[in-house]
Amino acid sequence: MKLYGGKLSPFVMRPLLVSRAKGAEVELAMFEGGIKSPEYLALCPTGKMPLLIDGDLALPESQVIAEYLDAALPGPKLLPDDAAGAAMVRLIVRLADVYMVPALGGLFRGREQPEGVPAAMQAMAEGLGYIEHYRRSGDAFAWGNSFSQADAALIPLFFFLDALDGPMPTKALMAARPGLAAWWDRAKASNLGAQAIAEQAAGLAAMMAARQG
Ligand SMILES: N[C@@H](CCC(=O)N[C@@H](CS)C(=O)NCC(=O)O)C(=O)O
Repeated sequence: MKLYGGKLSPFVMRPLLVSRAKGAEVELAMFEGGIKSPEYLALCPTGKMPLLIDGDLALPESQVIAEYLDAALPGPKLLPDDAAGAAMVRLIVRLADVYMVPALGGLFRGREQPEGVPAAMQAMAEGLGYIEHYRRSGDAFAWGNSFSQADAALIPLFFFLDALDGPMPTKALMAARPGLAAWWDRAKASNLGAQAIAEQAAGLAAMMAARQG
């Protein structure tokens, strides 16, 4: 099994975190020739990372890969057994993908397209609000009391809310959602979270250095 992509990408870090939470870290590699090469596009026509190769299976899309790894690898299940709990974990992941991810794109492009930042900040505030609405305040993890698919999806996205803070007050967006802010503090202090954040920070620093050089 091989996962193609770089650790800065929240979509690559998501299935990587899932594999780590299951106690079997999947091998990570950059695709030779890059993600726009004809060889990569033949396996993954979206030309995006991540891509998981497992024998004959070539699987794109972070959440699909995350759920495949959860089913295929031994270790703790990262979806609750009960139907309602599983639906809530899937809901948190979906709210993150549908609302946070496009907003993050707008924030990430903020330096080149500052005119898009206010709408992206507003969209991110709304996305965080939707997730806060559905979370239970007493839960230690994103949902429930153990690491789930929801934590694997949120941690690498929340990394950027810390990393982009400065001219764009992205940390304040979290402070306005106390339940999520408390979850984020716990996630950052956890082994899985701290490792993921350190690796994304190193990836971001390398990307910035490459842009300047
Ligand atoms: N919906 C996809 C999104 C993947 C994605 O956007 N990956 C970015 C890296 S963060 C990428 O490969 N971008 C390259 C491009 O769009 O050319 C997923 O969840 O896997």
